[in-house]
Amino acid sequence: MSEVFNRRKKLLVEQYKELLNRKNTAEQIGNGIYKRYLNPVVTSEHAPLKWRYDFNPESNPFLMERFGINAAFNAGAIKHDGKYVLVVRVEGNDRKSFFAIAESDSPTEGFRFREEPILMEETSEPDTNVYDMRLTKHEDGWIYGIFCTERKDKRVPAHDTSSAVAQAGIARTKDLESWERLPDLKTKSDQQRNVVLHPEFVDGKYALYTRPQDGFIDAGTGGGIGWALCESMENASVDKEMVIDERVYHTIKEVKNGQGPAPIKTENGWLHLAHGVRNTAAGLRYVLYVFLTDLSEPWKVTYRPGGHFIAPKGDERVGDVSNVTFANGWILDDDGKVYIYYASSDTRMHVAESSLDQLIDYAINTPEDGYRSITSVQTIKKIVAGNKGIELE
Ligand code: M1P
Repeated sequence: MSEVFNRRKKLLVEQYKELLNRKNTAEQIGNGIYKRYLNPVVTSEHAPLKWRYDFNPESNPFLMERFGINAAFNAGAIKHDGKYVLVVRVEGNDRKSFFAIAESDSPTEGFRFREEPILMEETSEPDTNVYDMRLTKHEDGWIYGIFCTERKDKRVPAHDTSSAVAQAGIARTKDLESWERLPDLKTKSDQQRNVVLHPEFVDGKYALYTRPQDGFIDAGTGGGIGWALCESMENASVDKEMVIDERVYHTIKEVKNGQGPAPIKTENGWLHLAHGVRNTAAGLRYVLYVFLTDLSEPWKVTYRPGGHFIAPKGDERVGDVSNVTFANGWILDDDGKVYIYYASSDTRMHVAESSLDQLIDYAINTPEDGYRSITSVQTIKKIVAGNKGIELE
């Protein structure tokens, strides 16, 4: 074995161990709604060395990286067998995404990938790219993973090498180890992303949050978070999508929006996390927002706290697709704490800690967007009036 090989191997292993054992601490004060943890919880550097390097000195004398990992982001999340489990969207240097499980005994640090990524079976129509899995522990006993399956658009002329079609792929598991791929969801929409399964039957049917769109990127005449019922997940098909949370001019979800993880059931209704997108001179800006829907009629929005809940901050602002926060996973823990796993700029995963009580308070008591500058000032004046006579010194 060459000296170069040995030295590189030693350094790589040391560096990797240090990363995996790195402690994570929460920000000191936060905004009272949640606390961000200071270090990302999963990054491309967390990908196992054995995925990336051939450790045979005969075939890899320079100990070169053979399969580069570009990013680790947009993870679905679930607590399973006492572990905090993330189904991470791992993206290779070749731009293809795949799913891999990173898990920990702690919700905020120590995430380690399992030995091998998930080999997701294809349907009769092979996926070019799969990503952004939402996990739902459904009352039928299965854990469903609904994700985006992307394929080249066959309807365009040959010189168009970038037009794509996004649809919802479906898989299910009981143990997060073996996955059964089911046929893709059939809808009447040309493009479908951010599809999420509601955890309970509604009127004896499966209920889905959808996001109908005309274009791969552009909402066109579509957009908004849709609601649809379907008879079976084994041949999932929906006839009608009803938009329950629409996009609105001059708000954080002006251009498009999409359901985040499956909603959490609370005494006050279903708690939702979603992303909203607006356009800027620097490109699209993705932020997270929260809303509540009715317990027995989950398609009816009851509270819409105005503005963003989480927006890119500091280093989070920069990455492969800058100015993006995106969440498709959160975990309600046994003690009422809620861990929000969010990705920044399509590059790495972070966690923010809150609690059900805090999130419900936030959802119910945050003023709604009044849609005009004057209504924002009126809201501030109301808060100031309530604070009259309170000394802050
Ligand atoms: O690049 C930002 C996000 O863009 C898409 O989200 P949406 O469908 O709402 O536009 C997805 O590709 C998502 O993975 C990505 O993070």
